Amino acid sequence: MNGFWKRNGLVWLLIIVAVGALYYSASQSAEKPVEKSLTEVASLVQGGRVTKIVVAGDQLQVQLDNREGFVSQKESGVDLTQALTKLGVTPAQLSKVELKISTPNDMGAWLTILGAFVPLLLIGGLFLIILRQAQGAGNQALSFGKSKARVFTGDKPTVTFSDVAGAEESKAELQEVVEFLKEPQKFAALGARIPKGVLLVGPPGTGKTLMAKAISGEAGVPFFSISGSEFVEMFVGVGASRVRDLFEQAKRNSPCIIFMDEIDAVGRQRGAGLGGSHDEREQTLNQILVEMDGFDTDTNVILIAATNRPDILDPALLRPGRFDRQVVMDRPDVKGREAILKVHVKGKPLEAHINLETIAKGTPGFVGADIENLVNEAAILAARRGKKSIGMAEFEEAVERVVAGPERRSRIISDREKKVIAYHEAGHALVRRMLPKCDPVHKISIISRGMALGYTMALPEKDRLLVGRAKFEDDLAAMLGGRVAEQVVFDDITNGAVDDLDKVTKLARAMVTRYGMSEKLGPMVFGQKHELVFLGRDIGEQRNYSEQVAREIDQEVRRIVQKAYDRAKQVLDQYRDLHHAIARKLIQVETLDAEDFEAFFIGVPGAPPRPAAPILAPVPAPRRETGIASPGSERPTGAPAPRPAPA
Ligand code: NHX
Ligand code: ZN
Repeated sequence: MNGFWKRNGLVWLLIIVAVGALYYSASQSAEKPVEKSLTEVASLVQGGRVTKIVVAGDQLQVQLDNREGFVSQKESGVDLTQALTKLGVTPAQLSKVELKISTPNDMGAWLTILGAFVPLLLIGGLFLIILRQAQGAGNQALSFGKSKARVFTGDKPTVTFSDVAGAEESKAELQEVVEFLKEPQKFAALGARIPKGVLLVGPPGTGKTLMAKAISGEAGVPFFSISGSEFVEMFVGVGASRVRDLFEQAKRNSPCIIFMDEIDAVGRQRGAGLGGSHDEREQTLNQILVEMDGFDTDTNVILIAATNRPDILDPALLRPGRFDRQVVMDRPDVKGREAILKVHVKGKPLEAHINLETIAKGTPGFVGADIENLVNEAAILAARRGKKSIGMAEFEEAVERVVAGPERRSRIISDREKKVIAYHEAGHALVRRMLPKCDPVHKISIISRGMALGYTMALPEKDRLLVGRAKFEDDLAAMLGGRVAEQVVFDDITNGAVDDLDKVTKLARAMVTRYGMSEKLGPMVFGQKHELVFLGRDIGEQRNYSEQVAREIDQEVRRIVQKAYDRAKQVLDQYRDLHHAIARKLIQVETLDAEDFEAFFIGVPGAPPRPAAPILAPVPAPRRETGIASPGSERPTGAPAPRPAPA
């Protein structure tokens, strides 16, 4: 039986039974027996036709000699024999009739009652089940939060700080919390105010949950956890009562840690936006605040909350005595990535020449979760290739899989399409190579992977925190290199550039409206990020500028994109022969690594010098439309790792 039937089988069974029962009771009432008067009964008895009368209270069930039957009634308080005698029935005639007295609580009567109620019960049950299903599995809203208090288990995690790599500063900051949990008396004796709440801030996958667990593991105290989304319930009051339950149990197990994941789900600014679960959310948030304020100095429970949106939290949560400490869990740098790699390769057989530093260099923008995924993919690949240990080749392929998805060699691509793809990618690569601020080309491929038919990967020489306008302009030109190539080579353009154009437009707009990189509009930010709370995500920007400025922004964005287009075209015109040579080679061999690609440029005048080609690995350019790997830049949990910039 598959999941569907396991989940829905019972419901369907109940529906069928309920319908059956309804039908049954309906058909019963349709066959209601005929009723006759007592006078008729008397005359039938006189005629010797009646064989049996069952008396149930004042109800009579009369059976005739031809096996037919009917019902009748007598006056209450009068004996049937007397009543019939009155109607002229002689004792001799009566003696032929079998008289049976049935007690009112006879099984039959009960069955009748039951028959009436069973369908009702079934329908009621059905309703409840449907309701429960509608709310999603594993959620106990039906208990209305009280009757079945949820049991929060305070596990004792076995992870420690040594399992959290690449976040040394954060660990140092949190060491204090560990010490407090270990020896609360020591702090209390000095009258030190103990932190009540710590907010872990950082993009998804950076190990916030792991860090919280490690704190409790280090301190050897129980760990209670709940996720913000679990608070958002169908019925008002459930979230709040869940908070109460949680804190009650935590206090009983103190010293301990309460971990609230995705606190932004419940801790958004109150009064912002409109929407359904709004009151519920507010109540839950209020309850959290009330519980936190209720902590005594000897409560010894520390709250750790995680969010990737500290900016949208209700200020009340961040006030002193609440989550007054923020610890940033940022994307790891090269050193951090190497440390994280070390943690994840532990216990996995590696080939001798594996260089984790090189892998770390080739994975800018990766967070802990991506690296875990990467190592796992590499191990799977090694196993599929029948190897005893994981080699550099597996890591290289794994990076590409994590970044761009698995290869799709079986995709049917016509020769013409293959040619278009090759020229498109060669266009990206050539422009990228000729513009000095672009990151070096790491790999070009016309083997379909994930969503893309072809891709050009760049590998930054080092992690970048700040990006200047000149680099943005070069990057824009490189991103347009594919489209321009299609135009100049085939005198036609395709819809394949959709992703490139999307990125170009977003980056150019950000330059104008967010980074203040347009002289015409000046160093200002235009538009305010706006979000509707009930959707839980940004749905647009609120315009805080005039129609006139809107027009100017559009003009500036257009100008920047046009300029980048012209620069790309200039490169492709100037190096037409190189473009053809690279594309032809691509059609032949399908992928070019940095070294193969660089070979085209030996002795080419005008080509900027390149440092020694990196030994390994590809690269996501986690560069989102901003181009800056900002701490706040976020990827929804579970979303794939940053895509390659097919530019
Ligand atoms: C289609 N795909 O949708 C076909 C199947 C122009 C040679 N009709 O620009 O593959 O056209 O430099 C992430 C990355 C959609 C998300 C790439 C979503 C590409 C990619 C559309 C190459 N390389 N386009 C590129 C491409 C396409 C697409 C993406 C994405 C092509 C181009 C996809
Ligand atoms: Zn492209």
